[in-house]
Amino acid sequence: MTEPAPLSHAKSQLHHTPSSYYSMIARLALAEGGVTYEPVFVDIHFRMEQQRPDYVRLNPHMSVPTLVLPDRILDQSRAIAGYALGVDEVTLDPEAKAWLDLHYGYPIEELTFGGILAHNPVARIMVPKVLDRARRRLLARATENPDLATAYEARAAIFAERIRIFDPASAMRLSERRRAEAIDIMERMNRTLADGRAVMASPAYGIADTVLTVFLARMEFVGLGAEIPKRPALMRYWRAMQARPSFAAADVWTKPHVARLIGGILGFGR
Ligand SMILES: N[C@@H](CCC(=O)N[C@@H](CS)C(=O)NCC(=O)O)C(=O)O
Repeated sequence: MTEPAPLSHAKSQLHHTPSSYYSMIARLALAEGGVTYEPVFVDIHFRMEQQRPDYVRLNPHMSVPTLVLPDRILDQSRAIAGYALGVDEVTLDPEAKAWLDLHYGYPIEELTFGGILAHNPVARIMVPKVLDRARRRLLARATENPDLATAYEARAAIFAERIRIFDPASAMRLSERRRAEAIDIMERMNRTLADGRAVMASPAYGIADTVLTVFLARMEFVGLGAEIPKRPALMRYWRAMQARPSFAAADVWTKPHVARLIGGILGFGR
C-alpha cells in the first residue's frame, strides 16, 4: 500500500498583496530561495480582507504577508525572508543583522503615506476619516467575535495611533523627516558599497540584500529615485539587484501601477 504523502510535501501558501512593501520582501526572498508556493491574494485596501476573522486566525496582526507552511505559520516578513533564505538570526553575520535591524527600525509606511498626505489635499481630508472608520469597524469586530476580541482591540489601538501619526497638520514635517532618514540610509549603503563589494554583507547575497532591494524600489516609488544615481556605488548595486532573475519573478514595484491596483480590487489576478 502506498503511504500518504507526508504533510511537509504539501504546498505552502503565501497570503500577500501585490503592491504591499512587506509582501514584496516575502516574494523576493522566496524567489531567491527557490521556494515555490501558492499565492493567495489579500485585498488590504478596499475589502480589508486582512481583518476578516478567517485571516485573523492565521495572522493576528492583520497584516500581509503570511506564509502558511504545512507545520507552522509565519506572520512577519522578516521571519518569512529568514525561512526562505535559510537564515538563523542567532547565527546571522552581525553586519547583515545590523542592516536588517536598521531596515526594520525604519517606518516605511510613514514615508509612503506621509508623502501622500503632504502633497494631496483630498488625502488630508479622507485619510483621518478612513482610519477612524477602520478603527470603529475593528472594535465592532471585537464585539462580534469574542474569541478574537484581544487581537481586534490591539489592532484598533494601532489605528488610533495611526490617526495621531497621520495628523494632516503635521504631515509635511513627518514626510520631510522620513525622507531625510531614507536618504541617510541610502548614504550609508553607498558608503558601505564604496569598497567595491557586490553585496551588502560579504561574502554572498543574503537577507540584507533582499530587504534593501525592496527598500530601493520604494525609494523610486516615492520619488526619491534621483538620490540613487547621485551615489555611484549605490547605483551599481541597484542595477545589479534589479538584474537578478528574482527581481522580475517577485514583481517588485518601482512605481504605482494604478490599473493593477484597481484590477486587484475588482478581483482580477486572484
Ligand atoms: N511587521 C510586518 C508588517 C507588515 C505590514 O505592515 N504590512 C502592511 C502592508 S505593506 C499591511 O498589511 N497593512 C494592512 C493594515 O495595516 O491594515 C511584516 O514585516 O510582515
